[in-house]
Amino acid sequence: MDLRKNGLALSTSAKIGIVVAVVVVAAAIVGIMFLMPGGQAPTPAEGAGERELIIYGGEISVNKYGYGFSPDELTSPGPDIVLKVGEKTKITFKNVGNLPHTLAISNEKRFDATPLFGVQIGTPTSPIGPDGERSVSIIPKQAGEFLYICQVPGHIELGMWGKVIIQG
Ligand SMILES: [Cu+2]
Repeated sequence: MDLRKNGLALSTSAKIGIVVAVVVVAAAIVGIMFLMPGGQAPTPAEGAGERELIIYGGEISVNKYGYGFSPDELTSPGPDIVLKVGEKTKITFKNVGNLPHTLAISNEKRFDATPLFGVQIGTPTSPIGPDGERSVSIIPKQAGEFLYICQVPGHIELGMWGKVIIQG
């Protein structure tokens, strides 16, 4: 009788022990999941990893037009645009001037230059109007130095161009 009682008592403690152990292990697993790198990280959104580059263009003065990474800091020529081979980059051109402008990557400083890498935001005959903007995404495949230009006739001569450096 005593043994049986003891047996039952032991059995109950054992059960409690098992329940406590299970709870502790479960808590530990949940804790590890939280600590695991990326375990609780949000699922990357579509297009994550795409770099975004906004380039503003417009008039600086009567005979000086330019580009900049901020609408308040247009320079002539514009700042260097640095891209990396294989890195997807969304290039947005925003016209903050009072005249139509464009942005194209090329290797010629001529309004009718052939655009490279599919980057031609506005054309000589259909430029981006004041307050207009448009984007294009590229994944550069070739390292080197190129140019970006405004293809509205006469604007390159007024300084509306800059360097594009594609790093390998
Ligand atoms: Cu222009």
